[in-house]
Amino acid sequence: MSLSISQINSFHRNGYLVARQILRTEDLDPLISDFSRLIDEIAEQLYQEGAIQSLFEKEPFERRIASITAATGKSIQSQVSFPVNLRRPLFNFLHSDRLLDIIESLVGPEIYSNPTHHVRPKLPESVGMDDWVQQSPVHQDAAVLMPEADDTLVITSWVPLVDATETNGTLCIYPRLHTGPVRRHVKCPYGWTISEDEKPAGEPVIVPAQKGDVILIHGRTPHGSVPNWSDHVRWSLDLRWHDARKPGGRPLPGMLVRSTDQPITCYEDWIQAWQDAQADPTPRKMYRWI
Ligand SMILES: O=C(O)CCC(=O)C(=O)O
Repeated sequence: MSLSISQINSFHRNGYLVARQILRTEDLDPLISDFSRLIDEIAEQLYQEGAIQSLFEKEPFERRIASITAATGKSIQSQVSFPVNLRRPLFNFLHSDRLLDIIESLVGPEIYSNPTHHVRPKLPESVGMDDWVQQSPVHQDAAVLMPEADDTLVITSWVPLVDATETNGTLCIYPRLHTGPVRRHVKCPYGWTISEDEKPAGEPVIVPAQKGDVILIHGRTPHGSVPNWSDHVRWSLDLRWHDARKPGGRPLPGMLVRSTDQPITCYEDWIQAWQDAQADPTPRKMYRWI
């Protein structure tokens, strides 16, 4: 279903929108089952290497990756995210009609899946990991794209795979600050954050979302996420989209996922494009700030 006019207006007024109960079990479950299979494979490998003494196979999806990480003492989060994970269920999820219908309401019918995607199993703070998945200091997503995309409306869809709350590390967003220029960002241990002198004043809004909801965020809306003080993993995906005819600002392979007149990118071509990109030694400038 498309967004209503009032939802579209609300998105453009506030710089974000929580679209309630867009995704159904049949959209999310194949993805969650595949993440579980992938974690099985990672656990098996670590067990074979002697890095863990248990497979933690009785642990539920919401805890298992935390227990494995705690046992190894090393982050394994990037192994479930792009571009290490380019498995077919993830590819299929990027084509979910219910997701693309709401994206189309904002960017139009030619939809490009921008390669700045992440899968984030945000672990409980008690595990003691401290990396880019755990910490998301305040930033604008447009700032991690090259300036050629400054006139492109790049939308983030934030998709929780468990209910996301103030306790387990949901997003915090500064509303109505998406109309100005891209703010200056500086490197920090977790990626990029708005420089002190350009940080938004005041406090952000904490935005809980249930499994099935999608938080849509304008590329210039300052946001981050709060710590995960719960005992379980806050699984989510952040996926980015824009009009396929406009520049996307990230020189890596994305794909055409919906079009009225062009063939969309097939799975084999997407995989090949990533393999080619990874094999290509030509230096590529990814960030405007360095
Ligand atoms: O999921 C998170 O914790 C942060 C996500 C985020 O900041 C983003 O999608 O840009």
